[in-house]
Amino acid sequence: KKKTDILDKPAINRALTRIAHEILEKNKGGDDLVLVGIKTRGVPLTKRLQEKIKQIETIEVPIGELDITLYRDDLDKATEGEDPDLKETNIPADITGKKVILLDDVLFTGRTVRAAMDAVMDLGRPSQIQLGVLVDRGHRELPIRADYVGKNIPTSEKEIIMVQLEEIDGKEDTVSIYEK
Ligand code: 3GP
Ligand code: 5GP
Ligand code: MG
Repeated sequence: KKKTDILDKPAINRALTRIAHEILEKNKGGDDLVLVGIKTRGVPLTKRLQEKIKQIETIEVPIGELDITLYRDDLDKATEGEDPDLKETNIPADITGKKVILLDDVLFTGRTVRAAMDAVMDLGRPSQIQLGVLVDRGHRELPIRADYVGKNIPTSEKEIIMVQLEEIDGKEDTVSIYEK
């Protein structure tokens, strides 16, 4: 339950501004991009990046969302061998030939992202799938890495990252570490 603050609101905003620039640099602009947020907190990140990209290049990149949840509700054991479950897909744009950028708040084992990639490939044939996360906390169980990372936070198994975003939590943006 002990808490250490890692990122405050301005730090989160700066990280997202940097990631918006990195996305545009790596992809030589925003043409052919589709941003897809993984619910819940990947979705506001998607909208914020869409807004930043609009400010930088005056283009509106299409966005969508995926709802991927773990079967188990006891989060402590959530990652032990169980695969996440796709509940809902809402991606209005045609993703065939597009570069899909998946966005999530925290990258941990990689199982959620693997399920998200399956869901995206069921919808069409993207030319590429990239991954952006606000926090990479380590402990991967699959060969998955993020192309864009807000902050790497090496955690122990006993620690949990708390991500609070205004749009979801109704409180000021913060990222902090909790001891279980
Ligand atoms: P999210 O829907 O924004 O991703 O999994 C439900 C919520 O619980 C997640 O919100 C996430 O922020 C939070 N959470 C905290 N620790 C964990 C964890 O270890 N595993 C999972 N799956 N979620 C966690
Ligand atoms: P993975 O599938 O990579 O194990 O876990 C990623 C998903 O679980 C993300 O959607 C993320 O929100 C959630 N998650 C895993 N660990 C944490 C954590 O420590 N803190 C938060 N906030 N979410 C986590
Ligand atoms: Mg998440």
